[in-house]
Amino acid sequence: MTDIKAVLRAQHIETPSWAYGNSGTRFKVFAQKGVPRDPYEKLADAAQVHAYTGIAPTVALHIPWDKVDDYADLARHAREVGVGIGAINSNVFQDDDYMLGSVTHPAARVRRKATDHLLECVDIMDATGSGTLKLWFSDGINYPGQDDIRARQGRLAEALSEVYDRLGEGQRFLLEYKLFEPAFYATDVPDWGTAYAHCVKLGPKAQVVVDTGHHAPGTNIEFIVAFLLREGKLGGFDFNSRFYADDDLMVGAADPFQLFRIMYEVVRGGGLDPANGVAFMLDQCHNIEPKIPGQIRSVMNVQEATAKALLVDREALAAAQSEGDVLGANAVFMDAYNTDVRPLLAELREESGLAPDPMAAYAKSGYFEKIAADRVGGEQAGWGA
Ligand code: PSV
Ligand code: MN
Repeated sequence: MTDIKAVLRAQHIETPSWAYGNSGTRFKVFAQKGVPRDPYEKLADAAQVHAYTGIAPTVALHIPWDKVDDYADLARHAREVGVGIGAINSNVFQDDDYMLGSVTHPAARVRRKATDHLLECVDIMDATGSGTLKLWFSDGINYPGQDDIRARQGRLAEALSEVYDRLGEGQRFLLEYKLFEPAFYATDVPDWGTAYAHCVKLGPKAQVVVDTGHHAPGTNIEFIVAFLLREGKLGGFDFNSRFYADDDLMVGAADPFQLFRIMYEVVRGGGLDPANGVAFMLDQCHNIEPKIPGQIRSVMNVQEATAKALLVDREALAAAQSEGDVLGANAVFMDAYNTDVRPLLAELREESGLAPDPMAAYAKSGYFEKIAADRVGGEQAGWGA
């Protein structure tokens, strides 16, 4: 029998630096009190999430939003406040040059510039000790005929292979797909199949990342997870939840049952085994809720879904499945989902010397009052800054 608590204690969820900054929609970005003004303050806030949950020890950076002069110093600061640097997220979507694409742009000059940025991100991995580069391309076209879909795939493959060759020992990249937005007609990496095919061609250091908000409504994401894990190509998740499009809301808020189904496939496929290298990252924005509690809640939501997935009685499930007992198998599955795991998780935290209720403990800590008073002046960091 699996030691559920041991697995949960070893779980590791990565929070994104951009979740701590201001964010919003194209209509309005609402400024919140105490928001970090630089990457150093973002890491300090992320350390709070880890301090209260005990399972969020790394932070993903986004370049250039987290550009600093000395990345080794940033990594040192991270260690000092109690976290580590996680994935390096590249950004080839916020420069005027990228209007018609980045690595798939029709002009060689723009493709070179975009690829150089990706290579710079690998330099930053070297300096921070990060092992993961996350690649997301906003590339695509808005109108039929606008550019050659097939040629764009060739340009993409060329850039990916150059970056792949630059990866060092212990480094990998994760290729992220997204159905649409900002391109509305044809995105160059629209789905897991496209990402998977490119990664298979490149080799073991290229894997797919599943951003839960990047699918058409109704997509069976757990199937994708099961398939990729089975093929050794599931590099990780960008967790968030969505009601309509890429809403970037808190994971587990819109559809906790879907999160449970995803985590069940992770458990089933051995994805919680650190040796499999699946990265559990959040990719969210807290537009109207406070940011640090928003991250704490999100980490807890993933933890709850994981606990429920671990509670599935696999033996009973296998027996019901092999007997063709449709309702019995479904009942075993639902029993686990319907279990209240909050007492188990509170106990687990207390055993590790943490407060049983991370939300309440953070609220009581006075950290928010302190940053709200201290962080005046300077420029608040924001999505895209
Ligand atoms: C794109 O929508 C995405 O999911 C990518 O992961 C980006 O790097 C991230 O959002 C940050 O906005
Ligand atoms: Mn993402």
